[in-house]
Amino acid sequence: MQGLDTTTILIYGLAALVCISWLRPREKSSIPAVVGSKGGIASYIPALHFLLHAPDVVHQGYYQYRDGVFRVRRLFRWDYVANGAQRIAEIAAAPEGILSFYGGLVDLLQADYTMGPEIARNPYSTEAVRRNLTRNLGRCFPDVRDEIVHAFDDVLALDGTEWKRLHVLPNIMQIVARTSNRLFVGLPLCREQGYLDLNISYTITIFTRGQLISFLPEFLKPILGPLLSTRRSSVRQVLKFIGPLIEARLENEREHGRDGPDQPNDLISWLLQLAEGEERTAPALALRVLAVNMAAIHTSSMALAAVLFDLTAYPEHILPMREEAERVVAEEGWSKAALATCTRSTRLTGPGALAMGRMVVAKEGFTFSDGTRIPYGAILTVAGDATHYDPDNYENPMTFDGFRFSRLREQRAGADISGESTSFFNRHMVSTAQDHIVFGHGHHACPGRAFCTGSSSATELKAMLAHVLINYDVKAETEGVRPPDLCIGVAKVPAPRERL
Ligand code: HEM
Ligand SMILES: *[C@@H]1O[C@H](CO)[C@@H](O)[C@H](O)[C@H]1NC(C)=O
Ligand SMILES: CC(=O)N[C@H]1CO[C@H](CO)[C@@H](O)[C@@H]1O
Repeated sequence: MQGLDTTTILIYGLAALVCISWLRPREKSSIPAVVGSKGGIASYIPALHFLLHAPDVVHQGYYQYRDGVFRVRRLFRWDYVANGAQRIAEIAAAPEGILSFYGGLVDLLQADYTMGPEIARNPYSTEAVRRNLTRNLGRCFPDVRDEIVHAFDDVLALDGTEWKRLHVLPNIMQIVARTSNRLFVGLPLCREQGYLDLNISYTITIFTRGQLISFLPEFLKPILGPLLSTRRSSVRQVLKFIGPLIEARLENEREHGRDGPDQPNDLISWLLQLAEGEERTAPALALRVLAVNMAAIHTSSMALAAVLFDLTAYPEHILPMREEAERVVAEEGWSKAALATCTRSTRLTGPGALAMGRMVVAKEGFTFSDGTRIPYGAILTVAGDATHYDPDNYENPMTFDGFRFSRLREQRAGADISGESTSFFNRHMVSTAQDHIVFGHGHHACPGRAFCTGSSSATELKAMLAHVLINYDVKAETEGVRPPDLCIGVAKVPAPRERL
């Protein structure tokens, strides 16, 4: 067996699995399969082809079966993609017992192994965010603002008025991690580098290990899953930083009861108000802090990075936005620095090829109102980017136009909208709609979205953007060039290695 290292064995193993999966009898289904148009060797192995060309395959399916449903080939199965506003609305409205968000999440991240089965079984941390985050944003804003100022100073480390080339995503991620954690766990922990690094690397680990575990056939997962998971070591590491804080909070509750006086208004308190039984231990609570960070940091960072790439590639936006930010700050202060012109860069950068993954958990399957049935156990998703790039939903969809939503609002402000049933008017008022799904839609729509671009005035991202516009000059590394997003499988990241 000379020369056969682990990587080689893994590659051969994987190749064998791909072949086996392809030789297995095809599922019979009336729902059409889409394999995409780009050629190459990979097109003979549809599962691999999908991995390499997901956006192309979904684009083809979207226009070939408008308002329909199609299937795409994954390693061991078919996934289903539903098109059109009506189907998105039906998926969003389906209860957890029929289309499971957590089932989809467990499948995507292999969360039972990578994070722990309790995350899906008892999603109370989502409830804590939903109940307390948005409501407290206004109250906590002075702290958030303070952290934004310090974080930009420290992380960018600018020297006077010299221009400096900075990697966008990694620097933004540091700033976002710090600012978010000022709200989640407060000072001094939110400035502790080791803690921040851990939170940033945790998400990456979950995704890469989850991806690895998802390559395993179902019967091997319980055996190899725990070995490939870093669950224990992640919790152990984060406990080093946050353990004493949580222990002190638990101790305080033992002394003064759950409604004791003067509890800090932070994520740990929000969690403790809902945690029961086994969840009321330091390791269990630390895992929840990691999980909320995981939902918050990369998403927010990618959104802000996308805005910065867009504004600098189309710098005609910068001056008017800066003027507006300055005016609002002068008249109403930083807490109101929610820019009416806040761009929806999230539309173009988008959620990636697929969005809103759900697992069909009803034994009889899930049936759309037109009778189309998705079988039990399948993953049902919607076309993410294709929805955002659809000319029926947006005029000149591929053009970045930072003011398209604010212009719409102005046009509509005086108009009589009674009797208008479309989401057109609401599009810029609410954060989710059937044609704007970066935050998902329906029951599981992101509970942290007010933090980013919601209607609440004191939002972290808008405040950051206003801070950048007022205090810094920013320009593209190459004038007029928007570095392309990086697509990996169905995931998409704003140019992680590019600078401004
Ligand atoms: C620009 C920033 C963000 C984006 C683009 C984003 C996007 C999303 C999306 C697409 C979903 C799934 C929705 C669905 O499938 O219907 C989601 C869920 C979630 N997000 Fe966000 N998110 C962002 C920021 C945040 C922040 C700041 C937090 C926490 C403070 C957060 C916490 C969560 C949680 C806990 C869930 C799970 C919801 C559930 O269990 O029902 N997100 N987010
Ligand atoms: C969180 O929300 C709940 C329910 O609305 C409320 O009873 C509780 O006081 C809130 N906690 C904080 C710290 O604001
Ligand atoms: C404590 C910890 O996990 N530190 C890691 C944080 O992430 C960086 C890279 O993102 C690693 O180099 C650190 O070792």
